[in-house]
Amino acid sequence: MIKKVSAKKILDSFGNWTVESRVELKDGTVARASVPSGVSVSGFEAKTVSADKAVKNIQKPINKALQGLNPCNQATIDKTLIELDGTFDKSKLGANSMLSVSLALCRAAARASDVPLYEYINKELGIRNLKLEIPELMVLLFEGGKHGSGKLAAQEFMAIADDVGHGLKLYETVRSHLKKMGASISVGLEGGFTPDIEDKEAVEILNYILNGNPLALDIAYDSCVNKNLNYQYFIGECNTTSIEDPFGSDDWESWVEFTRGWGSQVLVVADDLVATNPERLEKAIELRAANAVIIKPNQIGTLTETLAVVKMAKNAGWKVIVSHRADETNDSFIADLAVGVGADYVKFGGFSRGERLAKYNRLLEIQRELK
Ligand code: 2PG
Ligand code: MG
Repeated sequence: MIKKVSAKKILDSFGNWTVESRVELKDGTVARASVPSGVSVSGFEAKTVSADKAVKNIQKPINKALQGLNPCNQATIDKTLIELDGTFDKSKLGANSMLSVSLALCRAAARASDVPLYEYINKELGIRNLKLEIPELMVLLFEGGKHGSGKLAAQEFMAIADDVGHGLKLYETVRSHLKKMGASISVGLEGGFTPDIEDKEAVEILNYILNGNPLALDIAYDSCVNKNLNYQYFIGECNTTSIEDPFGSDDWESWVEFTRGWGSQVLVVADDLVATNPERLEKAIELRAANAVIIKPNQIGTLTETLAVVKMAKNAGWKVIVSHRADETNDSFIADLAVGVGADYVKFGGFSRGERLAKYNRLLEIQRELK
């Protein structure tokens, strides 16, 4: 039984305040969870409130509504939160307040039931015979747009890796190449390098030094200053096999046309377009506007809704990519989430910065356990 839900303000990786929830069960189990926030935020994400307001919301109305409930009933907990909020976009309680509590309670329930978090999440998802394994990685190498500081207009230049060991090798190869070039090895918000080069050159360099290792790009079109990047060239000539947010999140027509033309060859990944929102995903599936989706729990605000979006994507045959945010905390929940839902890929940034490594290290821990 839930005894008490409380919260405090903590700092995220950008030095912004965010919220961390703490839940205590009657049996003495304690668990915490904190929430990240985005820098390139989709217009379709659930709304957040200030960290101060989130703390107040959690300590007062949320604590009152959840006390006495069974922590093992995630659906009821999340439904209670959603009803208490009562808005379509979570603007009253804030998706940040709600998610930190939703995740902390899931963690507490797993702990109280003495099962690993990823396994507990797997049961919550409810897809039978889903094999628990480590997803492939989209490792961040260069970052630009709102996340970087140089000339790169697209937000993320990643490479696909089989596992952490492989990803590290790719990351290291890029770092030594930059050093040799006399270029900066400073990193951006998510631990990717930020050399002062143009987008085309960036993709060409990666293709060349990584010997044609498949690349993944996140254009983050809505915040991208160059609206004329040549995707055909990146795909056809530079081994780009995944392209995220190549068009604006209102431009359904371009998405549909692009997926029709390229969808059999590459992952067309919807992040800002869908914003982990079930209605947006339903529309995207119906229109065949993409074939893969980014899952970010804080875009929607509860675990139950996040899992519903994953299920919907899987049923449609879409690939699932569990992702961090630009402003992260050291919470590694999304590593368990990725394994628990059988994600195809994770996006956890570069191999730098503690808040990114927290997720990779948790993945390694799970990998050891699964062996
Ligand atoms: C994205 C994310 C994470 P942000 O666009 O995929 O890389 O960035 O958190 O700024 O939305
Ligand atoms: Mg994105």
